[in-house]
Amino acid sequence: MATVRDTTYDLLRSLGLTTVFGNPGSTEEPFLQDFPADFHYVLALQEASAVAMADGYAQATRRPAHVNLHTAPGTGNGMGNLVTAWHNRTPLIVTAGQQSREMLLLEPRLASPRATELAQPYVKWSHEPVRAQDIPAALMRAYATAVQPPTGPVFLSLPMDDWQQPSDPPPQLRTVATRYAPDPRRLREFAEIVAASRTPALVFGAAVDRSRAWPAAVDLAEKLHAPVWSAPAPERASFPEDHPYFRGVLPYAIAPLAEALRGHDTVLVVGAPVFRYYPHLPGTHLPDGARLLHVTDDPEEAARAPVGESLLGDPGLTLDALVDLLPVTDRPEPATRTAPDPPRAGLPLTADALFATLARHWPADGVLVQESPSNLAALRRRLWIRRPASYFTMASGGLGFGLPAAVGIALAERDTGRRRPVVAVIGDGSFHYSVQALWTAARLRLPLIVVVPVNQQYAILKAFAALKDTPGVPGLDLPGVDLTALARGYGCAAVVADTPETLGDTLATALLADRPTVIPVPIDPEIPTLL
Ligand SMILES: Cc1ncc(C[n+]2csc(CCOP(=O)(O)OP(=O)(O)O)c2C)c(N)n1
Repeated sequence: MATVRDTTYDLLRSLGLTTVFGNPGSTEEPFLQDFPADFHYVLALQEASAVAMADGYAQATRRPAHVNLHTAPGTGNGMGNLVTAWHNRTPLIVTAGQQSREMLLLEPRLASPRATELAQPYVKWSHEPVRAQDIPAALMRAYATAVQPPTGPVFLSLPMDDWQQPSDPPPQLRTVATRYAPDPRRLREFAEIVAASRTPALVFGAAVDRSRAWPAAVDLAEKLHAPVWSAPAPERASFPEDHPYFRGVLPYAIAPLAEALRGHDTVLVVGAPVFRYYPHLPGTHLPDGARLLHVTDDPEEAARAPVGESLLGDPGLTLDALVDLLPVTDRPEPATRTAPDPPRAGLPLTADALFATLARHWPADGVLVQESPSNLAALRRRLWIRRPASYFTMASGGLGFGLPAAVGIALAERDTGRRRPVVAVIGDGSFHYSVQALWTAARLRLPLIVVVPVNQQYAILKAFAALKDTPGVPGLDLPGVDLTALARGYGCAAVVADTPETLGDTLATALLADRPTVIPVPIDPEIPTLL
């Protein structure tokens, strides 16, 4: 007779969830026993890494991913990156073991008495099935919940004595739509406002990339003759940054953002919150006389926008429809974006010089994963993203995502057969939050490149303290870390590159390697301004 475990694996197989990211414990062993040969268990040495690897894998494969965590302590370790998955809007199926139902009342070691509350509020649905036999159907529901807009993580707590129970008949393998079209009447109103605008501006966010809408975004900009900004602090890139209409990334503070949009009478924001701010620099959200139109597939994002009119709809479907509705324009074309001056020469390298070198050696199909807080502006100034689905960072502000996410993305590149090279730029502080992801990269022999700008400090926190005038903060320096030894200890190649020439040579070698390479680059420890 089929067990709950049999039925669950059949369902996972049917849903294409045959890669399981995880870190096992006793509460997961009954699920993992006799692990099927057609499944792949990706071992992460800490749950933070397991969650972010699954997140990167899901984003890069454009499919949900399954991560199996240990009961309460393991789920706790994974929480930081679950917060990030929530903000990233990544469809993750998170399962965690639970102690045996028969003992739960007396709360034995490893019981998670309030398991479903633990993952809240950073999941769309959190559930512990009432009966063992409900596990497969709960999984089907979890899947359907995760993939519908707004996509996001879900959580199931699964008692360890459920797996050998006799199964009910398998649940129906269901499908759900993963995008919805905008209300046609409101869409026409939006089109009329944009058509009547003399100086429209477009702001595109990560959801444009998630809905594969780069071509529609370009069509709309070219039809309108409108300049394009990236929404502030985007977790993905949504427009070819070498396009003459591209203006850059909007600043992530209220007053400077409004200032950047000065002169525009209409601002159309697609696929982003309005707006993702960071330091509080008060002001008006928009320049005088501007009105804002907002397209999002997330009702909460629409509800919390402080200004503007919102329209619910998939960004790609909405952009396509707008292109069709809008007339040819007689507006002049926007001025062309100018390339930055060459970076300052000399050693140690400036962050700008480091990234200019990286840009010179950048493979055309390269994928950039970024977690380099204070050097983000320099990186984005020097290295322009030109292709879809090739820039990833965290939407949350939580460190410890980038390195394991890059491992998940590199694995996805291999599993999908695309084999695009993946380069992660990870600050020497950020490096440590999920450092054990390096071991998984080395075990899987992933050709991942990790460039670490080494400034031996939490530079962005110094910049924040300067902006907010809070001197004397302790704990902002981190000297004395041997990154090369760490990387080698986890099985990666490691080469310090301190000149543009060594960096170029090291990148060229690493791009041909069949294993991960960590490249620490000592940089000038100057503190860039926050904005
Ligand atoms: C999980 C988590 N812990 C702490 C922080 C606070 N924090 C933000 S940036 C930062 C320093 C990052 O240092 P590094 O990666 O070296 O980049 P740098 O600012 O020097 O460019 C810290 C500790 C955070 N964002 N997330």
